[in-house]
Amino acid sequence: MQDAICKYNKHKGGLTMSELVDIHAEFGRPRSSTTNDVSDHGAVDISVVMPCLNEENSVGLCVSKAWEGIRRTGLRGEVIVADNGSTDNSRAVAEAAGARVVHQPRRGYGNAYMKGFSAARGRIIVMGDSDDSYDFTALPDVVRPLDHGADYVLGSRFAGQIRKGAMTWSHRYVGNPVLTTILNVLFKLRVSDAHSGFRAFTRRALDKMALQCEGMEFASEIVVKAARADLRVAEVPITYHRRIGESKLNSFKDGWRHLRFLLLLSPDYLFVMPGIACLAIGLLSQLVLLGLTGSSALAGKIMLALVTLAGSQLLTFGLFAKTYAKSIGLDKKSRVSEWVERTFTLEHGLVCGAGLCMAGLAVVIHQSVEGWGPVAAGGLSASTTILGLLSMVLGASVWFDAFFLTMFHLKRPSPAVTLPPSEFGAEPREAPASIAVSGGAAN
Ligand SMILES: Nc1nc2c(ncn2[C@@H]2O[C@H](COP(=O)(O)OP(=O)(O)O)[C@@H](O)[C@H]2O)c(=O)[nH]1
Ligand SMILES: [Mg+2]
Repeated sequence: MQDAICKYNKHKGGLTMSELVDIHAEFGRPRSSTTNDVSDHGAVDISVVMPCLNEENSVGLCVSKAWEGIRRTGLRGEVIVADNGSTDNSRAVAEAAGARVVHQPRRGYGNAYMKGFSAARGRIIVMGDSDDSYDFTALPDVVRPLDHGADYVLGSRFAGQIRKGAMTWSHRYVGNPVLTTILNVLFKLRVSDAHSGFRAFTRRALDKMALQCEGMEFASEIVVKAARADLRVAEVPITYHRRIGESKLNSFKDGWRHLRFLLLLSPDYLFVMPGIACLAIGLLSQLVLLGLTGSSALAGKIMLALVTLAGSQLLTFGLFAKTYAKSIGLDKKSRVSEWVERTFTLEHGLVCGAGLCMAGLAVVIHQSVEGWGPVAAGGLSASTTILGLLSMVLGASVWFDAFFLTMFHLKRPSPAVTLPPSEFGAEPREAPASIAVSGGAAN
């Protein structure tokens, strides 16, 4: 086996089909101690899942190495290749090497994995590319922490070794470190390689993570959701080898997908913090400029009022985003969010909005009685008028925001219940979906 792997590695990057067949014959089918007959419906211990898109030159080797890795763990296993519409011989090569091939018609790294995971039967699941960049014979090292209490193991290339030519300069020194740092900052984590493709987790952990990203950002999703699900995480150093065949990664498109995903899951950084900053700058600077006169002071005051308005909009976006994320299980309840939910009910929002509106209106009416001349001069009366107008606009938006926020608390329609056929002999009918308002802001 080792000889065969060494021989194959020497050929990396350029094998003919007949050489491939020879080598797969040399690896042979997996040995009986670890073989998992597909017809055997008993649970297996370990499922190695690989996504595959046109990897005919490497997938057979990866499957064979995975079997060797499984044999070394002494567990009963299976190897699943989730094929993503390969147009080469990947499927045949994978099957010949002893993998169960499942087909995922929808493109995307995440889609391929989700299909593979749904077919996996092991209590331990290992994931890794089918391009020979990860050495599946090192499988015992990757799954070992699971026996010592970890729920999820991340194989770290940066804590281990990156072989010459395995990673481009830009990915090694810019893309991966920058995205990993952003992820660590946004989610208060300390992972060393957020985009490693070699990982292992328990089935319970997989269920808890409820993964759903379709593309390359799936790699980030696992890291974030493992943390959100409070999984016990371990990192093990791994060696990253030069892949066989062409990379399917598009640096900018896939990098952006990662970043977009991280930002979408971070309403605090995306909306709330910039919102608070704009509000603070807008309001405090208004105070500083309070008594200043002249046309430039007036222009400055108007601009700062708009900054304040933008800040309040960002804050409410943050509130919407956090409420929505929580409603679909992407954000955990925190003491602050519970306090906000308890305190800011729809009725509180309406009273507060109406109060702000009326206070602002009173200031503007008072100013109109005094005359607009002093406002044009840009002094104190300009400041109070601008603050009055601001208060009116903020009040109106709080009023409508309160209604919008309450919509997140509407319950989803309950699943359709099929009623018996009506007395007129019509087709079975569906019960009407009910919509109810739950507690929280609706109370
Ligand atoms: N990028 C990408 N990879 C896919 C897809 N379907 C399966 N894969 C497999 O996912 C793995 C990761 O892709 P790869 O090109 O190696 O990306 P890299 O490891 O980040 O350089 C490989 O085994 C691909 O064959 C897909 O739709 N897109
Ligand atoms: Mg790869």
